[in-house]
Amino acid sequence: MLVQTIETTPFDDQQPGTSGLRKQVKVFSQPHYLENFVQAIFNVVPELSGQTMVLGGDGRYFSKPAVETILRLAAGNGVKRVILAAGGVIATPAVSHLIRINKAAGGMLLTASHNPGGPDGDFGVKYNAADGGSAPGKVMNAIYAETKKLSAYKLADLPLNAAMLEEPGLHDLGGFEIEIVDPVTAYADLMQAQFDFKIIGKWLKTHSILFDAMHGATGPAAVEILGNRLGVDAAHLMRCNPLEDFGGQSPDPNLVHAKQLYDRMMGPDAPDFAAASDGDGDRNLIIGRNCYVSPSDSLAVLAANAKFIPAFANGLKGGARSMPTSSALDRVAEKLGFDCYETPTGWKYFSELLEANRISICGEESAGTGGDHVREKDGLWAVLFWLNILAARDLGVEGVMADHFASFGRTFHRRHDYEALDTDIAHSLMADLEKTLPALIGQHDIISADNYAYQSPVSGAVTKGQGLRIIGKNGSRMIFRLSGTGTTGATLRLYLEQYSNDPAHYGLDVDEVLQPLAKLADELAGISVRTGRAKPDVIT
Ligand code: G16
Repeated sequence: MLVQTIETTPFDDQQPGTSGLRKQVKVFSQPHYLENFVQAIFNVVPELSGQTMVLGGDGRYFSKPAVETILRLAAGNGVKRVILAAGGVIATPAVSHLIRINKAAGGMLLTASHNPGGPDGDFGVKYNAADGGSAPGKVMNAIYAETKKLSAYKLADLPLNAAMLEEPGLHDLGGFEIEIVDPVTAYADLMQAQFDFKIIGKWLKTHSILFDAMHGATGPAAVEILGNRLGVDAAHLMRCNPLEDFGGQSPDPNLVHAKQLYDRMMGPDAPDFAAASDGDGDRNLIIGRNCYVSPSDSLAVLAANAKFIPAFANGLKGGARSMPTSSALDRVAEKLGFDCYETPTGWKYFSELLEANRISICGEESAGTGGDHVREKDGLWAVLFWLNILAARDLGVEGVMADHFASFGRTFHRRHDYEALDTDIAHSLMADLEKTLPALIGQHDIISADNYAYQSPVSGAVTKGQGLRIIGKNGSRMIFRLSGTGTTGATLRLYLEQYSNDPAHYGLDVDEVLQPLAKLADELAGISVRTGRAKPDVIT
């Protein structure tokens, strides 16, 4: 096998964000750009050499050439075997599972998650470690440092062709092995071991559901699990064929991009349950008939009903939520008596707690929910968890939510996103707000205000600057943070939360309840004045 050392010059914009390096396709397709970043991974993680690594992604535009390039780099850097999902399309949680069951040294995921795809869309590369979860911050920082001084990469000459990467099988290319695996079966078996497929299947005989894969990587797994194993009619499995551009839409299962599904559920012919997952299959959307379930509420409901799930029959070790996620989970933990952790945004903080056996369930307000079965959030897992609860309790989504609020009170929550802001304006808004925080305490019923810092209960490591928190009396919170996943300008996220345990409030409109807080947040941070935006671009 011929390995060439190709000289290169560093790029200065390869700092990984919350979830790997995410850039527009046109940035990734510059000569040497992908090669440099991937070589930086191999330089920082020498243990991949001589070992097995997993490669897969959500199949978005630019994945095919990227898979071939990464195979050549892997061979050039001495990797022994690459386990590649057939056709390169596999959901993120299924990659996590493949890394774990094959005891691989790590894995690379080619995804920009819920960001749009296609030639004008986004692409991304994420590195996961041997535990199956996103590599820790210190590894990502070292990779970034490496990208700034890299001078060459190692590329092997391999006899690759598109057809050989489509079908399961083992190819030995002069000592470098490519094992093409079916992306669905192992994951489907894992799901079947977690949940009670018997009662779900029985419930599905008398109830109707809709599932929307949004042309992302979950489609084939949904067809196998929901269709073949649980008997859902193919007509009720929407957009399950993965497309490179996700059909021209953002594969983000929120109320904006999955509006069709939402409208259907609010209409007269709504089925009993609807769900969607995103481009790489780690996020989820849950909607009942006339009943949208917010991600923060969904996490709390899953935790409160864990005893109905075979995998959690012995109870939960603990739970965790990201700081901007509503404190609905904390209320369940307090009442049911399990530990609850608050972490910065990003799944890697949960992975650490999962590895340390501290938690069994975790989630984020951004529609990511997961358990201890893998080290990534898992869209289909959340959907099956809900179906298992519905089958066990037979209350319907609305009934489950009403019962939840009656037991724990209601935590109203919303996220307001201001997208593609001028980066300087966004950073100075945050810096100026931070300066005013100490003086806010005591005003407007505010009891505390700080820039959130997390100390890991496992390693003791401290992570600072994770978002500005303003906490009020009577269970209100306003959180401000800048996104780490956007690719154009800066995205300001404002998270609003209000708790009530007055049953007369449970049916109120979320936006009306949060309106006074939204107004106060705008006044305190000067959002509309500084950004010129009268309202957020997206409310979820
Ligand atoms: C967003 C969400 C986070 C999530 C991250 C990565 O980050 O707000 O909760 O952890 O995306 O998610 P995914 O793996 O689905 O891309 P940010 O920094 O943009 O707020």
